[in-house]
Amino acid sequence: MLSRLGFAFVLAGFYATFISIRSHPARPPLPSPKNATELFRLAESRGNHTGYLTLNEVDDIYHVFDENNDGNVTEVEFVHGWVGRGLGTNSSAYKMFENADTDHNSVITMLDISRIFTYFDRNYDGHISLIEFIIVWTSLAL
Ligand SMILES: [Ca+2]
Ligand SMILES: [Ca+2]
Repeated sequence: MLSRLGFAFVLAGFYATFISIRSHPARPPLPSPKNATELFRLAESRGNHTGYLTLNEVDDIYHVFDENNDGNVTEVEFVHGWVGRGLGTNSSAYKMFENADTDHNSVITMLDISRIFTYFDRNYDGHISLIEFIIVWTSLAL
C-alpha cells in the first residue's frame, strides 16, 4: 500500500503528464497552469487562506472584475481585468470569457459563477482545491 507521501508523488506525476499533454506547443497561447496558480492565490488572498476556494471567495474575485459594480461582468470588463492583472493575453481573455459565460447572454453573472464553481469542484465537497482549479483551468483553455 502506498504511503500518503508516495500517493502524493504519483498524483503529482500524473498531473504533470496531464498538463504537459494539454499544453502541446502546436496550440495557441492560452492560460497556463502558472496563471491558474496566480489566480487561485489572488482569490485565496481575499478569503481565509484555507488552501481551498469556497463559493464566497470565487464570488469575491468575480466582483474584482465587475469594474462598474453593476453585478454583471461584461466582456470588456473581463478582458480589461484579465490582461490588466497579467493573467494572459487578449486572445486568452476572450476565450476564457466565452467559456465562463455559460448561458451565452454576453455577461458573466452569479448564475454563471455558481455553474463554474460546480464545474471546478470535481469531487463535490463544496471546496475547490488548487489541483482541481489547475486541472479544470487547463481543460478550459483547449
Ligand atoms: Ca459590470
Ligand atoms: Ca452569462
